[in-house]
Amino acid sequence: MICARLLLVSSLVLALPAFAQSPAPATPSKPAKKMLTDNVPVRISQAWARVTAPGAQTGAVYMKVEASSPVQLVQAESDISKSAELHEMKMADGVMQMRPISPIEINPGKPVEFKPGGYHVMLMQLKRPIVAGELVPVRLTFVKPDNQIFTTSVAAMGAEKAPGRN
Ligand SMILES: [Cu+2]
Repeated sequence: MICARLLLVSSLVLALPAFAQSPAPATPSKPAKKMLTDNVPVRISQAWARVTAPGAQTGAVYMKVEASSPVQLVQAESDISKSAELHEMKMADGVMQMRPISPIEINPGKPVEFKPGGYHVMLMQLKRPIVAGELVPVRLTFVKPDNQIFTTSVAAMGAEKAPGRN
């Protein structure tokens, strides 16, 4: 965010060449890196993690994901679990079942809600229980249509149910 703001400021300055006596500064060459961390076209909100009983092996994280350009969510991870998977819940043969799903497509104007009974981040092999009120760190990896990868972090609030809902 801060980087984006700085870039915006510097491009505004560059947009006023009439007042500059010296030649326009050379545009910095773009690093040919695959990993982007300062260019994040997604917004994560309403992130929460369901509290778990002591000794529970798995936990679930829910959130709302919005994108300003098409992206694919491909991976999740958290410091509090050995691994994590993107899951989907679906009715199969009259039984609610969950299965790993990746990628999850997110398109502009179509926020994707991760919620009980649907998409969730499944934390596998929890290192400790999730307690109410704590902030569970979750890192999400996305891929852009040009195959560039970027990650973003979110703090999911430990709660019994979606905050602000019944
Ligand atoms: Cu699951």
